Amino acid sequence: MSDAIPASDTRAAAGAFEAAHGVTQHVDVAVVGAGFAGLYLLHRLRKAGFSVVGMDEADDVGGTWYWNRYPGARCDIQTVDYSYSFDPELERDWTWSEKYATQPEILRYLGFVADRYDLRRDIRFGTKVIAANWDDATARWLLTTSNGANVSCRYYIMATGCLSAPKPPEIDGVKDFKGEVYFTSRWPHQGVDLKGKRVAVIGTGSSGIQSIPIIAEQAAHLTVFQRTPNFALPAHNGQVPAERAAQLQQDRATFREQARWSMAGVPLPPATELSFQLSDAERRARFEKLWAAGDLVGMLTQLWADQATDPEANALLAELFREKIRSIVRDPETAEALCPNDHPFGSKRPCLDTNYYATFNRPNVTLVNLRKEPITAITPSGIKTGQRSIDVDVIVLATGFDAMTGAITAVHPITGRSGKSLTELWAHGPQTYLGLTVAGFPNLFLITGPGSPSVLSNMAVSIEQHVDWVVDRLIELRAAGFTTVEATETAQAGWARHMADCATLTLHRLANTWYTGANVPGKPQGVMPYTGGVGPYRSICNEIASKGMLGFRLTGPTVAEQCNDGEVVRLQPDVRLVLNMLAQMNLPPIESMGAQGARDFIAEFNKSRPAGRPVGEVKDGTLTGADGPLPYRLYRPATPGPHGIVVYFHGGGWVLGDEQSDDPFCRDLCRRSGLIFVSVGYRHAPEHRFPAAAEDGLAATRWVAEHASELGSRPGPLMVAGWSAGANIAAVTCQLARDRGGPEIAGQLLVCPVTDCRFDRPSYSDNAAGYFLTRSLMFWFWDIYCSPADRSDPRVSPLRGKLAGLPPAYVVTCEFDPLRDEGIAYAEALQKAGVAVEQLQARGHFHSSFPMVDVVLTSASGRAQMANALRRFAGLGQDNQSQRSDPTTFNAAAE
Ligand code: NA7
Repeated sequence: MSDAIPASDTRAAAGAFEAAHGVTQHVDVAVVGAGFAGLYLLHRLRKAGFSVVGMDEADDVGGTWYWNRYPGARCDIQTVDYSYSFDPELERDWTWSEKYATQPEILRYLGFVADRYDLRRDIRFGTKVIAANWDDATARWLLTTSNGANVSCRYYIMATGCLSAPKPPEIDGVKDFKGEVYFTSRWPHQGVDLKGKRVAVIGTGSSGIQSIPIIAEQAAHLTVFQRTPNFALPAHNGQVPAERAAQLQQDRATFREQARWSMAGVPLPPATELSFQLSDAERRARFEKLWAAGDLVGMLTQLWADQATDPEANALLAELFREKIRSIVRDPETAEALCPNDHPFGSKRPCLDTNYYATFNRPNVTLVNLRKEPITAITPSGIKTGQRSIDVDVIVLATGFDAMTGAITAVHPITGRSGKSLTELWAHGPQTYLGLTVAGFPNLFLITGPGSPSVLSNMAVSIEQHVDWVVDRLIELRAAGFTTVEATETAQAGWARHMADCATLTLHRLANTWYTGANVPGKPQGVMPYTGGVGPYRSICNEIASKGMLGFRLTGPTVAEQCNDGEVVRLQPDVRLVLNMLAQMNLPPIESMGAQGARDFIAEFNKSRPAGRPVGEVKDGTLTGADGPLPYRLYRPATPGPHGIVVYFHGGGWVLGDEQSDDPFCRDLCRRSGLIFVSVGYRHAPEHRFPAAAEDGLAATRWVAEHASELGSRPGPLMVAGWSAGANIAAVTCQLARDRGGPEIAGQLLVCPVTDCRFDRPSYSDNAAGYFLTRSLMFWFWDIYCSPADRSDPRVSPLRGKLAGLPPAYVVTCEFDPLRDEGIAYAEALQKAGVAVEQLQARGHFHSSFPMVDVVLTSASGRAQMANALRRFAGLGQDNQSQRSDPTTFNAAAE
């Protein structure tokens, strides 16, 4: 065994004595819960030389696997993944017998772990903590226990799981029922004989779906009471799949490391193609393969890249599920009732099953659809719905848990600094820093608390990460002489904002589930687990540690207070991923490549981006610029025309790019706005320096105006739009068109525009480097395009031009962009000059956020707003199309 157990220190021994004799037990750390998290905590803490006591209400180890003994209980992450990985020798000495282990086998595994590291000797079983109070004077927690000595500890760690507080059934009359009542989560250890009995199961979450097929085989008759139909995938249980077993055997360390840095805690490569890049047949083939593989994480991540973020992409998958259900269940009405249709796949916890849907073909099974006939009461003889009374002998309540927060606040009162109650603090929803700590509650840690990836990940991987992070910090604090650690309000508020940003990325917010608190009447609602992924979360935790415990206040009796306050993630979550990826690529600065080298680089770079979404038509042509022909690319919406028309100028610092280089952005805006986009290939520097691009802008706009009807546009003024240097050209075009006799422009969309040759605004220094567009790259662009003597010319610095009488503007700026402040300055100056202006100041975004369609998903709602602005300029109403592929909205009718 590589992990030797240190001799327990004398204080621990003293603690055991005190516990036995009813006086307060003094330890460094108290841990509540003896499941996956609690056991690993005990092991690590003891190894690190902390005195520690564990407590659990149960009589033995196991946590959730101790309590949930209902028939058919299994894990639904493959057991090769659902295991500890901290000790390779432990892994070597334990072999799982099945792909998805049963509850008894998982419980045996946890018992094996407890024995191997001799953990039980420090756990007080049959012991509940009934109150936890922080004492400022001693800087310790005092825990009142239900059994034996109270506990005084420096650190209090709740390893209480996410699904350990069962939810009351909220149905009148349960107490009047004369038969037997069982909760799946508190199933009797000796089992229940259901043979020959009439059984009711209420609830069709994982517990219901796993137990129903087995109960149906035993009972005389089974009636299933279903409120919300759920997505279930056949587990095809059996041996551990040979391929995965081989992967693990070949290189265990890499397998585990990949899991740690993956999104869900399972080392499976996510899909890269977007739904619309695959044909119907290809999508179906992928679905069939995963259906046959019986892999829930695979089905959640490996179909197509937008399945979990785009409602339309998800609807394709949901329909394939419904087809399966209809093909299995013979009675069409029952099949329809079993088809989930009110939530996207994956937004509510989907299930793994064995014969679930086929069970409804049995003559002794009846489904009651509570959406049509809700339960009105439980009577002495059975269950009454709005339409009938059903007599039963046994009621099984598979009605779930007060998830995530219940395991913390519903268990016992927790009182922090200055008598602050955690229950009161969380009255409007949980607030944490990292899901691990709470401001005002020093030295309290929550393992898999709300705000951590926990239940949206492989719990085994997340638990190990949480425990390692907490214990590593405790070791460091001890070495530095600190005795208290407490999250700051700033850090906690920042985490809440980051959580909310992450939650807009996935579809979890669109379902009523225990993830959001919606399953408990009156509970505040919001997505509770961290949706940003296991790997990103790990890197954030590491960043906090490497930045001197960013967002924590540390104190100790002999050392000076330390508080490196701040928010750990200010970028949008997907922007952070993109920037980290770019940083890892370690690219040479673009300005070091020379103009042609930079063009080649950008063209190559763009090849790896997701394809733009389909539009009605894409057509290339040639128009007349200021000094000869220029290429253009036209994007026509799929809707019947004629449409309004937008002249678009691409970004690239007047040096890079072409009429195709912002292709996904043009397609997206075309789809959302229902307007034609004509992207212009204007001339570039250094071949054509100032004012070539500006003059081409006006000439191209004139040409489009003159040829509007040939291009399929309806009569009337057109709009101009652009990004970055393209937005500079769009702004300049509006000024030139006003001054040189047209054409008439109905509105200008300026996305991150260059507007001025001054470089001393704060955004130029705040965001000088690290956000892709750097200050030095901007200097390079300016130098190539425009000599210093010309720079204050309004044809390149439109902020210096006359602004009155310009068309209405929609100005978009990004927080982490050197150009931010000059964009805002332009919007403000336009407004001052009497021009109608709307601004979108995009928090957490960088210069390239908006053109990175299907990469920076959090920018979708901004593009929807831009499209609406263009439609307003065109005199059109808001179009639903602009919302449809927006991951921040859900069109239930699309399912
Ligand atoms: P879940 O997933 O919360 O499922 C509970 C089920 O019980 C669900 O179908 C609920 O319907 C239903 N329910 C809850 N209250 C009622 C009432 N009052 N009337 C009718 N139906 C009700 O809990 P599980 O134990 O199955 O699974 C928990 C997790 O364990 C699981 O997700 C895995 O992570 C492992 P609803 O959907 O709320 O309409």
